[in-house]
Amino acid sequence: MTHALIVIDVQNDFCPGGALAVAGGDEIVPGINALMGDFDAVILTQDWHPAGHSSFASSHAGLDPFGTVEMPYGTQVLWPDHCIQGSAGAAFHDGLNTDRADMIVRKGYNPQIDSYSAFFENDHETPTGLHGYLQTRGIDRLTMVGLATDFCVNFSAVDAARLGYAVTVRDGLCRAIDLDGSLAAAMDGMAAAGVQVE
Ligand code: VGL
Ligand code: ZN
Repeated sequence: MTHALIVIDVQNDFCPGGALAVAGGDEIVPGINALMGDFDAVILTQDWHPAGHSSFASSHAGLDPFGTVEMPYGTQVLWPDHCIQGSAGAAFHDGLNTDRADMIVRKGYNPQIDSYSAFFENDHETPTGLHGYLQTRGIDRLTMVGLATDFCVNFSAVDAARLGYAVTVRDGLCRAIDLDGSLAAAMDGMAAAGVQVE
């Protein structure tokens, strides 16, 4: 099997001090760097929103961060403004070894649709192109690490399993937002999809 490491959204805005800080988000960086040498390919994802993105609470008058809104594609959590294209917050954590990356996948650039998953936008239909990239390289096994366990790691892992990849999530090299039970729901959903969480 050809095995890729997918490093999800290890960006300043998801680390302590960032706009959408995940507790302990920076703690996973050394362990992720240490893992990179064990894989045939390393792929990084980068949350990459235009200013005024529809997933930002600031784009919805009267609504607050961490509330929800109904979108044509389903319920969307509203977030603080984060990972704005070209901003310091959207940059990878300084300690992350980006030199080893074969490919960087940006997502969330469509103003009208969020994209938690590295494979599809939140309509579960519009592709990012990652599946085509992995297929043409003959990659059939994925290990995922990064931020956040219950959103972008979870959506990416479940989509990958549905697409037929053998998927492992290294929980010790992920950190969660955990909003209203989202972490427990994500763990159940990943198990149901056949994702190996270890
Ligand atoms: C993420 C919320 C909004 C993530 C990205 O990387 O998990 N979460 N945008
Ligand atoms: Zn985002």
